[in-house]
Amino acid sequence: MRTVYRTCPLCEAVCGLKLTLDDDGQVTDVRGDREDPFSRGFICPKGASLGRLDEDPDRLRAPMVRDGDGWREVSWPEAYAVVERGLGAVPGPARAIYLGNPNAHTMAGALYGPAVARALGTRNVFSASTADQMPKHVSAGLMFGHPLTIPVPDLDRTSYLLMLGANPLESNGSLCTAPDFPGRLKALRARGGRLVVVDPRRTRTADLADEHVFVRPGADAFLLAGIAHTLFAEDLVRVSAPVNGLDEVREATSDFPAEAAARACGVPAEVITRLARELAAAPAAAVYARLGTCTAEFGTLTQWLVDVLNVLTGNLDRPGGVMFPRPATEGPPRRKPYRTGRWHSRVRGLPEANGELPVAALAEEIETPGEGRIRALVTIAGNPVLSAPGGGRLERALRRLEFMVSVDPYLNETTRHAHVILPPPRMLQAGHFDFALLGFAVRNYARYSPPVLPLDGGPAETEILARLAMIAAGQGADADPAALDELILDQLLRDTPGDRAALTGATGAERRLDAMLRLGPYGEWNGGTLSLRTLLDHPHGIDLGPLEPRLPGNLTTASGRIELAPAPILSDLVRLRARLAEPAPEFVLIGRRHLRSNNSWLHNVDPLVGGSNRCTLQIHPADVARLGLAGQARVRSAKGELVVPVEPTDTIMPGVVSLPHGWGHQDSTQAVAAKHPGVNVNTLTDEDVIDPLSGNAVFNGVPVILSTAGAE
Ligand SMILES: Nc1nc2c(c(=O)[nH]1)N[C@H]1C(S)=C(S)[C@@H](COP(=O)(O)OP(=O)(O)OC[C@H]3O[C@@H](n4cnc5c(=O)[nH]c(N)nc54)[C@H](O)[C@@H]3O)O[C@H]1N2
Ligand SMILES: Nc1nc2c(c(=O)[nH]1)N[C@H]1C(S)=C(S)[C@@H](COP(=O)(O)OP(=O)(O)OC[C@H]3O[C@@H](n4cnc5c(=O)[nH]c(N)nc54)[C@H](O)[C@@H]3O)O[C@H]1N2
Ligand code: SF4
Ligand SMILES: [Mo]
Repeated sequence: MRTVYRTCPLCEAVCGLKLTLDDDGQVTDVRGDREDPFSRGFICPKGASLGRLDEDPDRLRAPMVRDGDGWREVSWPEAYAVVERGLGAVPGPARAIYLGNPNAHTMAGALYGPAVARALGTRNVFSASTADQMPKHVSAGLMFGHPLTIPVPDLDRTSYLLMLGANPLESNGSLCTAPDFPGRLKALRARGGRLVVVDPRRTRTADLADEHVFVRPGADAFLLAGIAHTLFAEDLVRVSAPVNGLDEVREATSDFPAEAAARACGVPAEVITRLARELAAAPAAAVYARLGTCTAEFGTLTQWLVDVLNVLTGNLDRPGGVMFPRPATEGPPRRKPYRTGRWHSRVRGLPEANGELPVAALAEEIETPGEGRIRALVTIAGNPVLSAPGGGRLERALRRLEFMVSVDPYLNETTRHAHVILPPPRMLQAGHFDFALLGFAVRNYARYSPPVLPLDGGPAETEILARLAMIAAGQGADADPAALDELILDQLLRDTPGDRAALTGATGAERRLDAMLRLGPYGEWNGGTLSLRTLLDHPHGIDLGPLEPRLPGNLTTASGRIELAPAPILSDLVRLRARLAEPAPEFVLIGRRHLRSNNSWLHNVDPLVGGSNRCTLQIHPADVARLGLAGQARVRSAKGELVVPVEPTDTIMPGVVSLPHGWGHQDSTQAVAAKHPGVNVNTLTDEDVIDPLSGNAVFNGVPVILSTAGAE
């Protein structure tokens, strides 16, 4: 028996875990790590099942090559040779890559994912970001100069939190890394603060709040514009940050007085004006909006309005407001003007954002003949058949690829279309550092978990991706993956006094982490103390203090000021104004998350499936009665049709129905998941409708028509 400490890799909360392992390396117990200064012992049911997940007998243990209708286990050299032949037959511009969500959690994804994308020599780069948070990146890029300059609510010090489209009691938070998010919300209330939740469903988070406000799906931008209008009209604007464009914002929001906003979003005008006054009066307030507001038609406008409100109320960059974290691996600021649309997708002409094209365009780029058609695809840690809008169409498109390789531990709805699957080793065989998520943490904090178990023959995922990059770059499957690390280290250390020989680390990934830590804001080569060594000496993590004001130093706009009224945003407001006059559809579909699920891939772990975690259609009882629904409902959208069990509940607004995503495991070879298949909600979502500024998918506010489908 031995005890090890490790960061949970499953969600953005980065909880510290205490694992007990037996002599065979099996996990016998999982607890929260009480000595972690950030998570302080918090754990959720997913983290508690980490051992079960890691030891899932259905995880792939060896590379698989498709052989007619079946699969054949092959050696690693053989698998790489197949990849080399497959990719080699397709020129760069006809290749594509899809990077899924876990790349934000793994060291391999952070350190080698971008290298694979570059090596493929294509602009067909897709990721889960355009099914998620791209609107926030675009808004941050336009306002603050860099898509990662994203302020987070200062949860532990705020006295007023206006939260829209987030449900951290199930999700544990997103773009706001806060282990025990529920406890932090309770603490906010206990110290006399106020929590207001805006959501078309009365969620568990709404139940915990002081106030829950129902909003029509997709209509948050009206609500926020109405609040901004009130702030101007009642002379409550108190800007303390350096901004350009204040007058333009006043002018731009002048068409959204509370009454007009109320008609469009369903929130009463008096609530809109009251929220504005409360935000202005609070000693420190934060507006925070997440997934429900990003995956919507006015996604980028909404994210922009969120930070406009934070600026107008003087809450940007002040304790208790929204603040910019300073992560331990932060590099020097890059002063390059931010813009989107540097290139466009071939078929629909959709603009690039952050170097990516919208995943909503992936299917058509495979289907549509012509030069540059996607003929080969690499997927890493993604399941876009279940997660991308129009997933059913995408599944059919994948069958037309000449070559597909997936890096994934599971044979699933997406990877079954691959020609080769390259499985990473067990999670406990990988080191863990949250390069991405610590940049959104509500306290500055760092923690590194070295591998708990040694590799047993197969490569680390870092090596798999490094080899893929080298194959894609034409260097062949036998090239030395370490050369890639050395190349990247050369670039990293080019302008710095650091002594390369001083770097420690058992692997290239660790050496690169060491270099980034040493060069970072708390680093040994920067007047501080941090290095890989320091983190290894502190297995529970290191608290680097509360968030501190960073303006204007962290702004990278050309003006050096916050651009409150970027031109692309002002032009897109035309669309919002036009919508003021349009009638709403009778029924719209939204999503939801369950605590014991995680997108599409925790459904093969027995303790996590079943119970309340089910793929049902939530609908208001009055709508059930009016439509005469019983048992099952038929749900039709512009793109597809599903039959689903009805779950009447008065926690959802009339006229709104909700289905979770990540289900649809019919014919799965995963034994447990196959018993709880559910349906793929993304059969209903529409890949032709996107947020135009970011290209983001629209999952919330999808018009649907309901009818009865009889007993379950
Ligand atoms: N309708 C609707 N659709 C949605 C959403 C919604 O709310 N509604 N949410 C969207 C959001 S926010 C997201 S982030 C996307 C997610 O979209 P995806 O990332 O495409 O989907 P996931 O289900 O997260 O798939 C993760 C995959 O990674 C694999 N995996 C797990 N761990 C590892 C690892 O360590 N290495 C590798 N190589 N693979 C690993 C899993 O087996 C799984 O196949 O879905 C989006 N889709
Ligand atoms: N247990 C669990 N945790 C997860 C995940 C998971 O699948 N399961 N996925 C992870 C991922 S990839 C992400 S991105 C995060 C997301 O984490 P969150 O941002 O917290 O997202 P959700 O939990 O989906 O909550 C979104 C809420 O938005 C509401 N909503 C829908 N439409 C609208 C709208 O138009 N306006 C408003 N105001 N609200 C709306 C929904 O009812 C829902 O309550 O969670 C992460 N954590
Ligand atoms: S909240 Fe997230 S990080 Fe924490 S234990 Fe649960 S899944 Fe893991
Ligand atoms: Mo996500």
